[in-house]
Order: sequence, then C-alpha cells, then structure tokens
Amino acid sequence: MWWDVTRLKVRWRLCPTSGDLDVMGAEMVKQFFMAASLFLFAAQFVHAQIVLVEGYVRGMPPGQAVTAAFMTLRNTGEGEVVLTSASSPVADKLEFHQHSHEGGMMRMRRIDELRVPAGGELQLAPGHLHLMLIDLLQPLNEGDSVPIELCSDSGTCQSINLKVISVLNEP
Ligand SMILES: [Cu+2]
Repeated sequence: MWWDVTRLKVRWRLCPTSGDLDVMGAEMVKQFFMAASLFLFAAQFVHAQIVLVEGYVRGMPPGQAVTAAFMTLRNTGEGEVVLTSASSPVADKLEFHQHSHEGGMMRMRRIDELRVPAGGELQLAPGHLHLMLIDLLQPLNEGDSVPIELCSDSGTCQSINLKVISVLNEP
C-alpha cells in the first residue's frame, strides 16, 4: 500500500503544477489510503456478527448417511448476513434445505442461502429450514460436539459447535 502512495507521489511530481500541490496531493492520497485501510479493517468485524443462540444436530440410528442440524442464529450487526455455505469435518457435504408441503407430501429442497436479518434471528427447525449433513463420515453419538463452519457471501466464515441430541430425545 505504501509503495502505491510513493508511486502516486512520483506521478504527482510529473504534473506541471507547482511543488506545493505536490506535497498537499501526496498527503491527501496518504490520508485516503489510511482511511481506506481503516474501513477495510472495520468491515471485517462488521461481518463477524452471527451468534448461535441454541441448536443441535439430530442423532440418527447407526447406518444412516444423512441427518439434519437445527439452530437459532442471531445477527447482532447492523447489516443483513447472507450465509452461502457450510462445512463440517463430520460430513462430506452440508446443504441449506427448506421443507415444504406439496400435495400433502412433505418435501425438502436445497436453497442457496440463508438470510439472517440485521438485529434479528433466523430459526432452523424441524419441518422448516434446516442444515442437512450429507454422507456422514463418522457416527454421531448423543452428547458429541459437532463443529460447523458457516460462511457468508462476504467470504467471512465462523465456527459454531452443536451438541448431538438423539432423534429419540429430541425436544
Ligand atoms: Cu433436508
């Protein structure tokens, strides 16, 4: 970044206007870059604003390849957070799903993103939105802690941990 400032200063010098402008211009450029870097620094924290209120992973009988996770996420920031992907070491693939009733049948379909409103909450609950864990790589036993990484469209990811609750003991 400072190299860029130096280069701009040199360019300014090539300008046919007076030397005073040269110094002032360079100072303005320097201040602009300092302000821009501060803004970028702050922007990274603006997106680290999702808090896990509660949640769990549904424990399934042995041999099941898929299960689901349910949770309440709170957005403590002032901007909407759009989650676009999730991953976990316990499953090959994680997808955001939505349940729907079609012709009396309960179906689910994959959705591209989850939107957590600014200052609000998003609920993932049985029969509604959920996080699907596909192709489980290990058995999930009651009480196990499952790390899950949630990533937003800004490229920021954050980790949460959810306990496994057996489908038999589900709240
Ligand atoms: Cu699903």
